Amino acid sequence: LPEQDGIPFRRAVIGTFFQGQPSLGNQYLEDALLRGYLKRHLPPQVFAEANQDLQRFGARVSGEILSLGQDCEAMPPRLQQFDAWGKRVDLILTCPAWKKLKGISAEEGLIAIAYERKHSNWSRVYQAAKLFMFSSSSGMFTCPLAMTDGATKVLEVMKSSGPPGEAFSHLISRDPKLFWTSGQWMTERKGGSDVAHGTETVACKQDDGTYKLYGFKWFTSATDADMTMALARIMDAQGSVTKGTQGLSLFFLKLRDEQGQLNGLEVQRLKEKLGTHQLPTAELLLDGAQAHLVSQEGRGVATIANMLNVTRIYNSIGAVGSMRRMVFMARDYATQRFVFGKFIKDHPLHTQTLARMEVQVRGGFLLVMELVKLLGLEETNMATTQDSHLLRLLASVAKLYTGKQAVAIVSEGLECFGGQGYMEDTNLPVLLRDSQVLTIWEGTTNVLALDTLQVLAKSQGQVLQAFSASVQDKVASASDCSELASSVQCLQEALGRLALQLKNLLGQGSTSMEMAARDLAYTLARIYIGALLIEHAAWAEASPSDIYASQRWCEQDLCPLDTAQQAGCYEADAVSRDIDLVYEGSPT
Ligand code: UCC
Ligand code: FAD
Repeated sequence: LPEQDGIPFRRAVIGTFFQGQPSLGNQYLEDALLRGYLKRHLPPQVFAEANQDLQRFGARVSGEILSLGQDCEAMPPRLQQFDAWGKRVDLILTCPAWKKLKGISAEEGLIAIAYERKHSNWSRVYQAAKLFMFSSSSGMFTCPLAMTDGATKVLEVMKSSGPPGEAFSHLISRDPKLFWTSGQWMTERKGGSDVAHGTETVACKQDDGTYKLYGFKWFTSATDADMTMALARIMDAQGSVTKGTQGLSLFFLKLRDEQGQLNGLEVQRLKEKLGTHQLPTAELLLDGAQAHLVSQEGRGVATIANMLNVTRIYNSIGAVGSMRRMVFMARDYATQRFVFGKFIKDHPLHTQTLARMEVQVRGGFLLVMELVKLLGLEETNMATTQDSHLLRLLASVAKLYTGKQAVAIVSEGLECFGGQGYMEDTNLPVLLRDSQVLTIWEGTTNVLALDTLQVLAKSQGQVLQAFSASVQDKVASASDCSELASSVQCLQEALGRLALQLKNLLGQGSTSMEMAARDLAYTLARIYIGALLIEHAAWAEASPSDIYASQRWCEQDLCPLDTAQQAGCYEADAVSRDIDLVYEGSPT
């Protein structure tokens, strides 16, 4: 027997060492920044209530909810197109865990908190704290929640009545039996970014005032939803439609009737995706789906923008949530993995890697929470003009920046587990797969960068002024703190370089502006995050790590716009040089 001769590898005996696995603790209690942030901002009474609820929820997300989320990954949705007798049914079959997560979302008030507004403008911050912890455990259930929240926002802003108005109470219900989720149908085969030219779906008015929709939606997420918002072009009596953005209107429709029959829809197929396997994403034929107009005619994009801004904020919450989760797992593992004579946490280079990741998470977190804070102010009519400008600007900036951060940090995080990080049954790779989509849906990085540019250009300097004033306000709070002086100086310099380069760019014309859009958006993100980190570090109860995090953040290139401009990246001939470089050797 192996024990007798001292050889530990024989027959069923596979050695005596088994690596300890990373464990997930209470996602609230373990998160010093989340708790510190809430304590700093929430009025004491709100904090007391939220603190108690979040402690309980922090345990629920790392236990029951995580396990349900993992079941959703293991049991992805299926499409049953026909019943046994050949009748077309197009049933999207989801696992029990997915349904349970819907119920939990209602019970926990994940949408309701924001619209009940029990905590006035702080309701959004409280809701975001829950979503932030929920996201990475939830098997992507934050995706339907994002669209549900966005649809609720549209209905509230439009003060909708009739069937769309009636949906409102379902969307904000805390009763699992009454709670509805929503979809968001924009993308068609010709265009997901360019919906103005890509949308071919038409809406034909019926005698009763409703519309019938005919078209093909190329990507629809969480298609097991109860209702959706969809873009379409109203067709006049002559069969003509208006082209471009001006021709798009927004519609509400239910997916099934009381008997469970699809509402003039066919599910063409479920998508074969890199990740988000838990989530049913379908291609849909709209074949006379009955719908209700919710926007003014031709104001579809402007109306669904209310939804987009909310779903983009959820995307940012999800991005920072996945980074947070990965760093927590990696920091725990570093206390368990023993190599080269010590735990990997005691290898300075490994801990430096983790620390750099942590700085990114902290920065992303503060940016998202600021955004949510601004949303709360806007929804309770407490926002100043500066707040409104910042909300519009930062929704796109945060989405594009945190999406990219998430892919990088979650990928780095996998490496922190060595080979185990690549193993499916550790449940780690799913985090990377599910992060990759965050840069694509709800507007790709470049599309959002161009949106950022447009926001700045349209406002004739007002948005930039709001941005600079807000940065200055935030860093002013650190004027007494000598440890933050050099960070403040870096930030001031970056702000100056940003202003100068924007002025230069204006003289260079629209192509240069367009080419600078991504670097500009990154510059805005880095400067604003720097200001937020400094402001947090200047708080009386800040920890030395809060100060250190802001110092580390401000050491990086805070103005990539300036760096690239100095390198001539936006000069007139850069376009042709880029083309030559990319297509060298290509037959096209
Ligand atoms: O991907 C999707 C769902 C996936 C699931 C989501 C889950 C997320 C949570 C995850 C958690 C883990 S749904 C599809 C998303 N699709 C997009 O994001 C489309 C990307 N493309 C764009 O963003 C484009 O820039 C468009 C479509 C907005 C551009 O439209 P147009 O046709 O060129 O139109 P304009 O001229 O840019 O905008 C038309 C009007 C203008 O107002 P007016 O007419 O008053 O001047 C704009 O100012 O809409 C206004 N507008 C906005 N207003 C446009 N965007 C916004 C905005 N963001 N906020 C306010
Ligand atoms: P394209 O617009 O073709 O983009 C291709 C590339 O071109 C991108 O890199 C983009 O950045 C770049 N590009 C485009 N325009 C410009 C420009 N002007 N300047 C510079 N670069 C540019 N859509 C919905 O409506 N509802 C959903 O529920 C939904 N769910 C989805 C779920 C998943 C899993 C995925 C992957 C997508 C989903 N989408 C959904 C679609 C998604 O929103 C679109 O795929 C996305 O907006 C990009 O559009 P596109 O695919 O047409 O890409």
